[in-house]
Amino acid sequence: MKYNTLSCNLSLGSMLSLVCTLACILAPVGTLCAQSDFGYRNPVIPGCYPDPSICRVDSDYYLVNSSFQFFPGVPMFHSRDLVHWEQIGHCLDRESQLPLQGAQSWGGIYAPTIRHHEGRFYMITTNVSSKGNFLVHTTDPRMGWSEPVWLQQQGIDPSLYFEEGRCYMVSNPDGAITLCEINPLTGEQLTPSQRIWEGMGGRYPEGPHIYKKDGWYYLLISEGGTEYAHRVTIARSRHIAGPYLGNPANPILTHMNSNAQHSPIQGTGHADLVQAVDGTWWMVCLAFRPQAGNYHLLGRETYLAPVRWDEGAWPVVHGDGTIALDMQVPTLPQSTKVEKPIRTLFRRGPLPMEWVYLQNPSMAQYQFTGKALRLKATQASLDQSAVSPTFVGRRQQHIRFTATASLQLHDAAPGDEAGLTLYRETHSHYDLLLRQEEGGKQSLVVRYRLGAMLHTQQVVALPRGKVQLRIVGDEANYHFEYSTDGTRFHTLALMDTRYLSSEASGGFTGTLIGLYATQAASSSRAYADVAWFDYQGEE
Ligand code: 6LW
Repeated sequence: MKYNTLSCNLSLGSMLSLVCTLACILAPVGTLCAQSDFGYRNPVIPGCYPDPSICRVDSDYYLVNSSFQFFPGVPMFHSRDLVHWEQIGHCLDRESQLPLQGAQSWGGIYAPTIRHHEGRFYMITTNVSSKGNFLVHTTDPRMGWSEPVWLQQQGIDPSLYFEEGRCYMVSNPDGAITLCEINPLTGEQLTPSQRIWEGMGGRYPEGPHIYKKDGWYYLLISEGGTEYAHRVTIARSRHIAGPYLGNPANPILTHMNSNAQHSPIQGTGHADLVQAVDGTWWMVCLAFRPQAGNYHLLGRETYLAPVRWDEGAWPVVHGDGTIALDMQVPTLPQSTKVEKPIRTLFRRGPLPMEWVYLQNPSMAQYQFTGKALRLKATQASLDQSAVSPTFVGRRQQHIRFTATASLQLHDAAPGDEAGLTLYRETHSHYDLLLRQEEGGKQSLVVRYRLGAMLHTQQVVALPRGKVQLRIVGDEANYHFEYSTDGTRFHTLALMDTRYLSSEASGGFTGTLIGLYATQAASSSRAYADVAWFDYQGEE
C-alpha cells in the first residue's frame, strides 16, 4: 500500500514536471511561466524557526514558531502560497506576556499552536521558565495580542481544537497526550484532564494536534525526541476522547530509516497539518541539516511537505514519509520571492523583525541615533545567565553566509568591549571583539567560551576608529576577519563550527549572529555605535 502510493505519487510528480518543462519551453517568454505552481525549496523558513504550527484564514496562511529565551517571542509569518513566508510580527512582544528572567536555550517558550476560530486567532504555548501553559488571542495579529490567559493543564506543546461551541486543549503531561475542555477567554478548565493516547511507543510523545475529517478525529503527534529518531505518528477515533487507534503505517513522516539515511535533512518531526484553499493538504514540520559530519548549527528549521489524504483513509506524507531540499511536487500558485535587503542600517527603531534580544531587555541600553544603533555597555556579560546583556542578534539561516558589521567603540575604559558574536547560549559563543586597553589603545580579540573553557585565540593592536568585523561561515569553519578601510579584509582566525553545534552546546536553539557591548566597571560610560550590519546567505 505504501509502495503503491509512492510509485503513484512519483510518476504523477514526474509527469507534471515534464508537462511544466515542456510548457515553459514552448510558451512565449513571460506568459505561461510567469507564475510557478510546481516545485519549491526546503526549508521554507531557514534558521532556528522550530516547532511550526499553521492555520488558514480564507486564502491566507499563518505560521508560528517556538522562541525559547529570545525576546520578542513566537515569530509569526504570513503566506499566500505556503512556500514563501514573510514575518508579520511576534505574538509576544511585552514582558507581561513573556517573562524570561534567567531563561536559557532549554528554557522560555516551547512549541506553540496557532488556530483561528470565529474571527479570532489563538496562540497557545508553554513558558517553561514561568507559569507553564497559557494562550493569547487577537482579532488582528498585526495589531498585537492579549495579555496571557494562564491554563491549569500542564505538559508541553499545548494545542487547541474547536467544535460546536466547545474548545478543547491537548498537551502531554506525564508522557501521555491528555485532553480537557477549556474556556479559552478565561482559561477555566471545564472538564477533568483525560489521557487519550501514548503514541506508538516512541520516547517523548509530544506536539499533539486534533483534526476532524470524514467523521474521524485524527490525533497527530511526534515521538522519538527532537533528534535523529524523531517521527510523526497519527491515530484516529470516532470520539474526541478516544479510544484512539494508531495508523498501522506509522510513522507517517520520519528520516530515521534507511530510505533517508543519506538525506541532508535529519530529525524530521513536530508537525501540523493544513488544508489549502484548493482542497489539497500540507504538512509543516521541523528538521535540521547536519554539516561537517553529524553536527548541526542552524537549529531546527521549518519544512513543508504535500500530503495525500483520501476520504476515510490515513494521510500519506510526500509518498514515502520523507522530504527533500528540492521538492518536485505541484504547489499552490506561487508568488515571486521577495529578496531581503542585505544591509540593515538601524537608523530608526524598532529593530527589524528578524532581530531579537535575550531574555527581557532593558530598553535604556539601546538607542537609535539616526545614524547608528547605539549599544550601551553594562556589566552583564554574554556569560551571565541571570540578566539580559546588551545584545541584539539575528539567526544564522544559511550554512554558507557572510555577516559584516561596521562598529566603533566610544568612551571606553580599559577592559570595556563590543563586537560580533556567534551565540548559542551563555556557555557557548565565539566572539570577535574590539577591546579598550590601557593607555588609550584598542585591540581586536578573537575569543571563545565553551563550557568552562574561556580562551583568547588571537589579539591584534588596532588604531582607534571605525572597524568592520566580518564572519564568513562554511560547513567546517567560521572565518573571523576585519578591515579598517572597508575593502581589504584580514583573516584573524578560523574557528571550527562543530564545537558550537547543538551536539556540543546543547539547547533547543540555533546560532545567533549577535552584536553586543560589555563594560568592565560600572563607572565607565562606554557604548558602541553600529552603523550597519550586512547578512548574505548562500541558498
Ligand atoms: C518542543 C517539543 C520539541 O516543545 O522540542 O521538537 C520542544 N519537539 O515538541 C522544544 O522545541
